[in-house]
Amino acid sequence: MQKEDCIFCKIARGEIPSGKIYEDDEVFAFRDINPKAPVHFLIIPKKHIESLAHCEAVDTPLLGKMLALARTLALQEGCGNGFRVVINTGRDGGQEVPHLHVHVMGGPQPWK
Ligand code: IU
Repeated sequence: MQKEDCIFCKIARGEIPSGKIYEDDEVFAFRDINPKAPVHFLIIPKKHIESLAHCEAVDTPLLGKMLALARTLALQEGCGNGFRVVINTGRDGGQEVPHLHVHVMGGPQPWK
C-alpha cells in the first residue's frame, strides 16, 4: 500500500523524477539528491513503511531482499573496495524522510 502524500512513494511511482538505478515490483533504487559520498543511492520498498521500527515479521523477506540488493547495486556502481549501508530510524536515529530507506555509500575515500 502506498501513501498519497509521501515523497518517496511519489518517487517510486515516477511522479517525481529521480536518478533511478533499479526497479522491480517491490523495490526502487535511486541516487541521493544530496550525496554524502562519490556513490550514494537509496533503496526503498514500494510499499509504504514508515521506518525500520515499523517493519513486521511479514516484511522480513523484503528486508533481506533490500540488503542483498544493496550489495548487488554497490558492486554494479563500482564499489568493489567497500561500501557503507545505513538505515536511519526515527527521530533519534536521524531519519528525515518517513519512508523506510537504505543508504548505500561508497567510492574512493576520503568522504566519511
Ligand atoms: P534520512 O536517512 O531520512 O536522513 O535521509 C534522507 C535522504 O533522502 C537524504 O540523504 C536526502 O538527501 C535524500 N533525499 C533524496 O534523495 N531525494 C529527495 O527528494 C529527498 C531526500 I526530500
